[in-house]
Amino acid sequence: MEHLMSSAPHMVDVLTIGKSSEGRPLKVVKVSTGKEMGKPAIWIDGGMHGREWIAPAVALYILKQLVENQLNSNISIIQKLDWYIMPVVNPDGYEYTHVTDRFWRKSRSKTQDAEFEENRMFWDSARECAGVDLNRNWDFHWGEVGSSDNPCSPNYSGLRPFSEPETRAVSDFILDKRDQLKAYITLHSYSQMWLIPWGFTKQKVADYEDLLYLGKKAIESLSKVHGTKYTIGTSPALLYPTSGSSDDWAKGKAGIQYSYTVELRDRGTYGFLLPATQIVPTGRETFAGVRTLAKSLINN
Ligand code: ING
Ligand code: ZN
Repeated sequence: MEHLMSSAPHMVDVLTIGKSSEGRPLKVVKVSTGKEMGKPAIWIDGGMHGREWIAPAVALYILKQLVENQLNSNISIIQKLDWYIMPVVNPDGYEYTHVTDRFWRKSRSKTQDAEFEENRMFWDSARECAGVDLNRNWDFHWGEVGSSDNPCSPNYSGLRPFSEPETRAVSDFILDKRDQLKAYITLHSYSQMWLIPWGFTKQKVADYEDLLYLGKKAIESLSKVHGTKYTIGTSPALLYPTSGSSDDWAKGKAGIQYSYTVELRDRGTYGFLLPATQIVPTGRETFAGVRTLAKSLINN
């Protein structure tokens, strides 16, 4: 991120939007060309869950393509759109998967000592079990289906919506740019799915057909690169219901029309332990899908 900023200072800016529970900087890269302010924009994040290593790698791959690979096919999406890319939403969890537990999902916040009293009757375990599932902590239908109020659960939703510095920083930033943002894309792994809101209910979002149409175009382009097959639909239909997830919040609260969760490779052969040989192919195909989505937004 820092390298791209120094090599292309006219188009790349690294913004620090806050700090994680353990004090790591939360960094967003802005890619923008020309002098025009307030162009339509796309947000992409990855690494909300520690163990999903392919997601930060793909976010960085997309960033690098936007900055360094100005082919004809990329020019319009660079010139007509601003891009906000946050490769690692959960740096503490990501680090923890490198040094202690490869399959850690949550953040690493202590269920705050100050707030512990409020919790202790229910969860004496609160002191031992660290971390919040950052994809259950968003302020939209928080704490409903598919999330847990047990701090020891991998799907712990936190003490309250946006209790975590990571989700608070990202949501504040997105709200600030909500008029610009036309798409919100959050990268997870694994299962090769392009997920459409809602996660919290089986009811369809009002403009489900629009989201389905652009999502289908994206996965068609994606599959042309290496033949990788994605399925598209809502999480309750394809995986399981969830609440307090970021894509539901981006759609339901921030009002960003095209909000998707992308579950990257693979379908379970390697799962979170995706071999390094698949990093670049996954980046390449995902970028093709995102580029198609971006072009559809420009022509809308
Ligand atoms: N999967 C997502 C999760 O947070 C999801 C699936 C996301 C469902 C958004 C609904 C809405 O459980 C992973 N791999 O984290
Ligand atoms: Zn995830």
